[in-house]
Amino acid sequence: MMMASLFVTSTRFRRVFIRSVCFMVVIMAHVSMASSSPSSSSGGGGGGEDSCPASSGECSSSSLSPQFFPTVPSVVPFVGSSSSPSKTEDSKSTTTPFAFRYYDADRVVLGKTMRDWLKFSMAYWHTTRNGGDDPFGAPTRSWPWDDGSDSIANAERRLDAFFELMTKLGVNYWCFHDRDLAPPGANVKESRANLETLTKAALKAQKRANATVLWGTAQLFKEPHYAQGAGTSPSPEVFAAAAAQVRAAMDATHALGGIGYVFWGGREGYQTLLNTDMELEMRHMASLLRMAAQHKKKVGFKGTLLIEPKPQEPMKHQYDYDVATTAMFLARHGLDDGNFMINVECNHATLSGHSCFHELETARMLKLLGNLDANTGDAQTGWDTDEFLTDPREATLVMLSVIRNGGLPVGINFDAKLRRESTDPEDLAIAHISGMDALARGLLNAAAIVEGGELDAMVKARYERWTSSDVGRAVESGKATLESLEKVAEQLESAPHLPSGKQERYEQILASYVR
Ligand code: XUL
Ligand code: CO
Repeated sequence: MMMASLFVTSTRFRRVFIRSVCFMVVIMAHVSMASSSPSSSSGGGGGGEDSCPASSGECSSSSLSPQFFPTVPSVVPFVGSSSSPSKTEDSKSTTTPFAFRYYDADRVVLGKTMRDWLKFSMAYWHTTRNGGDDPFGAPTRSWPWDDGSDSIANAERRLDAFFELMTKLGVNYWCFHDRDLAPPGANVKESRANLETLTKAALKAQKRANATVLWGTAQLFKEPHYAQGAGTSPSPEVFAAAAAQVRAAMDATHALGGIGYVFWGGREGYQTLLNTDMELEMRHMASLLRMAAQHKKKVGFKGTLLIEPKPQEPMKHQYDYDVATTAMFLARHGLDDGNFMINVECNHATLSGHSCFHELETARMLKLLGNLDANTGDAQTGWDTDEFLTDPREATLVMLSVIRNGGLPVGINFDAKLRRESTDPEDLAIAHISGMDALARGLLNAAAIVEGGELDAMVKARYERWTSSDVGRAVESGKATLESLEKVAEQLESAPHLPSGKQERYEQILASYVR
């Protein structure tokens, strides 16, 4: 027993000691490299292992910028998807995980570059703040740039690591919660001041990386006072705390040039209806959103406000259950005035019993489709696993909806995380490269479907008699009545003829485009 506990203590001591030494070494290397190179460039280049753009002609070994991801090349190159490379092609480019096979940022697809179709964003929370802990186990990762403290200096170092990765991947947008960017203070004023300090640091970092915020949000679900809701709390003081946080987070997003601002109501719902006044809670949620729309106008924030539906988790039931429920909520509370759009997240879609395609198409039909939180769930798992979307068929359907929408007014955020078992910094790069490639591949497939035109033509033909027949036109124009239609029905000699729905043919065509 004694031996066992000594072993545990010494093993733990050794781990902490090794971690501290490693951390110091990385930070010292970081500082010395940073002092020899004031800025890092995000220019083009051929994917060499150094951190200078090969094309700049300014690189020398003394101008290396800090490297928290030393195995990831300074610019992840596009190498194409050919599975049978020519003899002259660098064989490394066909096997390395650090290369794009489909994402070719400048390639024009249906009149727009891939970069414009796919406004990729990295999520600050999953990338810098997710240590891999789960309800059964402690964190499995300790990133070399993070000393685990809640200090401002540590928060600023996270920015350096995050933007190094963004620059290397060629990602130009990022998303954050107030609390993962800046540590909370002892009170509202201190928290706001911390966020303002980190906003200034982020502004400098994103300028160097030629990046901007896709959307910001307030984390209204982690702290204990939000246990019973934020905008839907039974306590007016908690509601006030939430309002203060929303204001500060909106101001930070505005200062960082955000294209959007998201409301995700993790605690806006109930655990039991027995203690819940649903009507009051939803009315209060609407008033918080109305205040946000007023604040947007007051400060001149031009970004889009978005609501991100999710049916449950952490609450048993969340009010923004799915796209249709959210649209009805907006309409019922007079919030359907163009101020709010929807952020569809694929794993949330499947949790609500829909496909991501269904949620995207519903939002598109309602003219509310603003942003995609790109991820996927696990068919054998009943919760939000936030995996990177890599399935080509799924990516094709997602991008078909995006193309039909003419693109996304806000963009595509990788709200996706590493598995708990993945513990190398380079795993973050590999995950994002796979996610970016999957959606680029989906875009190419979906563009081919649109250009091929078979599916559209078949759908058009399926509904053709609503314009070609007298009875169809009468219904479409609103002139038909039950009596007039009864006359039409009576004139039929037998039951109406119904052509085949041809689902198998539609699926066969889709499969032929999925590459
Ligand atoms: C949670 C989720 C959040 C929101 C932002 O399921 O998706 O990360 O995107 O709060
Ligand atoms: Co999300």
